[in-house]
Amino acid sequence: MASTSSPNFRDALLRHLTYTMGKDPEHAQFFDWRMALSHAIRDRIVDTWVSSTRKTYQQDGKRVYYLSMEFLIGRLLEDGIVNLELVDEVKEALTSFGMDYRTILDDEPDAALGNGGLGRLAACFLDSLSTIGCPAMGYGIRYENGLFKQSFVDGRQVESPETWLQEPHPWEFERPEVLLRIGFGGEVNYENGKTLWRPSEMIEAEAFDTPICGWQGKWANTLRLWAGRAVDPFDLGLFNSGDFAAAAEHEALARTISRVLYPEDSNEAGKELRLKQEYFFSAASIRDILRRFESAHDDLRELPNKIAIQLNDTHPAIAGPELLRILHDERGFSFEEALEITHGCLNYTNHTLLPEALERWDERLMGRLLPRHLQIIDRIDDAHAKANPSRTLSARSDGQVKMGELSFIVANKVNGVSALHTDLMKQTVFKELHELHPDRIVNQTNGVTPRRWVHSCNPALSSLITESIGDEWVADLEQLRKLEGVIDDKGWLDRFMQVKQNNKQALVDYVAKSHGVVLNPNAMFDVQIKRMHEYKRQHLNILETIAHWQEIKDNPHADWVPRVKIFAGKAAQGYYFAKDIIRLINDVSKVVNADVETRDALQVIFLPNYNVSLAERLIPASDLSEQISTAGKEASGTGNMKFALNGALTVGTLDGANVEIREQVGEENFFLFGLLADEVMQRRMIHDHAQQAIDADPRLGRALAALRDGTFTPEEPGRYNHIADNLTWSDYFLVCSDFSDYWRAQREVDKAYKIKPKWSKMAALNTARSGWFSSDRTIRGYMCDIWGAESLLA
Ligand code: 26V
Repeated sequence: MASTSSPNFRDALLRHLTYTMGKDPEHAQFFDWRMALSHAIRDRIVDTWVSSTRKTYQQDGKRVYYLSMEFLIGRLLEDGIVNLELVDEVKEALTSFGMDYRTILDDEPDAALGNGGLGRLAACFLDSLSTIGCPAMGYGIRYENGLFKQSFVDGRQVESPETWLQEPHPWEFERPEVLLRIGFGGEVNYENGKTLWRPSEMIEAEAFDTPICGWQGKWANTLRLWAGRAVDPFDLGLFNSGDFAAAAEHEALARTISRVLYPEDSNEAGKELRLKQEYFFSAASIRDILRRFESAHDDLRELPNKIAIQLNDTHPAIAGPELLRILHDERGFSFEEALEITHGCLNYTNHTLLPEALERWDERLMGRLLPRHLQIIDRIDDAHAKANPSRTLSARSDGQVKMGELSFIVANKVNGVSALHTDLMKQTVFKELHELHPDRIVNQTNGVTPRRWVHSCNPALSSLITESIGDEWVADLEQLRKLEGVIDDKGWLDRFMQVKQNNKQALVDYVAKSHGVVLNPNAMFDVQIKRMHEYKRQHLNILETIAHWQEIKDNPHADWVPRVKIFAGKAAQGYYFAKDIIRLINDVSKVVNADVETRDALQVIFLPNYNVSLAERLIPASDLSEQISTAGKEASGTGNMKFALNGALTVGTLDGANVEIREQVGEENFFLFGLLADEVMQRRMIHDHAQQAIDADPRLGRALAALRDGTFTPEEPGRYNHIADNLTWSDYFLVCSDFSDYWRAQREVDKAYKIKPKWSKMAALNTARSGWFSSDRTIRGYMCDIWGAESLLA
């Protein structure tokens, strides 16, 4: 739908450079060009946005509200250009001013308002909701500082604040008129038979809206992010008395609420602020939703027919008690009626089974910050116990409020994010609740947006696909299956692999320029990119790398398949073990890359500051995707889908969505290894499981010995003793037990890579058979099975 001819676009660009940025082309910097271009693109998006919003009000169908503490959206300019199909026009216009397209796009900072998978999933969902034309709105927090920036000093992770809002952000619209008061603390009073919460502290939530444009600009929804503001920003009395700092204190305190994105495992001191953040954005969103509903309807009992709220994990779980509180305390519904309405509106997605990641709040903290909500949670528990007298299952117990249980009890539907994860949810964390409510849990296997994760990040592959099967696959990814008809054509396969080779070369150039390391473009690119966590087992990968290096050194002239091992990922600030794994990989990298004997066969690199943009470079250039979590621990994974779509083969365990990826692409096109989820549990019962594994595999013993003897740290030989000790004596994540089978699988990978036609076909089949992993499919599943929502696009 290239509706614009380039002279028009060129005019629009120049107009914004002149009147929005106040610059003439001769003096404009990259920043000015990027802003002018963003505004020109934004204008087009706004046209769609206005018409979508109008239609949503006119049709008055069911609206979906996606509440998420995280939206890892990355850059928006390229997304807009690609979705509007204006790539050629924009390139032409920029070139006519002597500007380079890529340079301008790369000037945009990543909006890193998320930690990892959960946040990126929310961003893919926004894209799909708009592409499908489902009337929806994302609600979250406008963090001033997103996920920290990562750099390395002596191989160690160093964090610094991320500052995406330092420069003006062209995609958002400030809505100073949407200002909602959110209370904390205080007390609960009983007046005239009514219960009233009188908070002692007030903060204002101000809305900032970003339009999210779908494929071909047919529909645009809104992402509304809340920022903290002081009710009385400035105390003139204090100022006049000379206490300037105190005069501005209110404002500073209120702003801290939307100041930083919490990294996954934060410390005690931050806990109170985290709970405040959760209530702040949940309460603002609920009030905004009710205000919108009440402006057009007068019977709140209709609410469940008109809205569906999705809780992205338990972070917004307090939205349930908040909605209940408003309906009961402020709108006068009986508790039972209020509970029924709330139950009809809310749904909850679980994203992890890790016990340490399941949210629990100390009841004293919650009682202090949200006294009325704690009472309401008790009443929810009572109502649930009354309706199900056979069991006592409550959200509040042992001095804690368990947000998973609370969400389950309040929600209409509860979903897991892959088939295996959903099954495990039923068998473990929610076993008893599932027995009481057997229809509540449903599965919605995750997906990724094909616009960003193929069409935009891998334009050469996109062109080849379009040339082969037409362009409908971009919005109907299962059409990729049609590629199976051309895969046996050698000429086509050669082109497919040439695309991969060119992407690898582009990555090599980027790494050389930005990090000064020259990678071998003819090697297999073996990539593990994700948050650093023991369950994801980056240490299994590096141990196998060490063992491989040792074997190459034993026999340097053998016919080794050259490999480049690429890692990227951030560790939470306080997660010292994960940070040590980063340092270990960097130390191994230093020694291995300097080894002239093995250099042609093996290189190792850890790229700093993993983010969405880096993923967009790495995934199209990968041959092998490492998805090696301890079975039962990775809820789904979404990176695994992006790799398969872009023609990388997976070496992986039967965990999360790997199970379904393997089913889709065919077991012969997937390198499986490792214990299964139920075997993991049995294996842990053997008290010396790790030592048994070490005794049985000399390669593993030798790799562990290299951690202890200073091979990689001659300046400090004992630096990694604790990692070797942990693996030998505890090894909760069964690195040792899975090592031998991982080694075997990796040698299978080598063998397959040597036979080029075989590898090419396997890679192409991964692309052709990954269409099911589109987030469009996932969103259609939510619309049908959970929300009862319909597309408003004809
Ligand atoms: C949270 C925490 C917090 C405490 C310390 C350890 C820890 C570890 C993991 C998490 C993850 C929280 C939720 C999350 O991001 N889950 C991810 O969601 C993705 C989207 O559904 C899914 O693909 C990933 O498998 C899952 O880990």
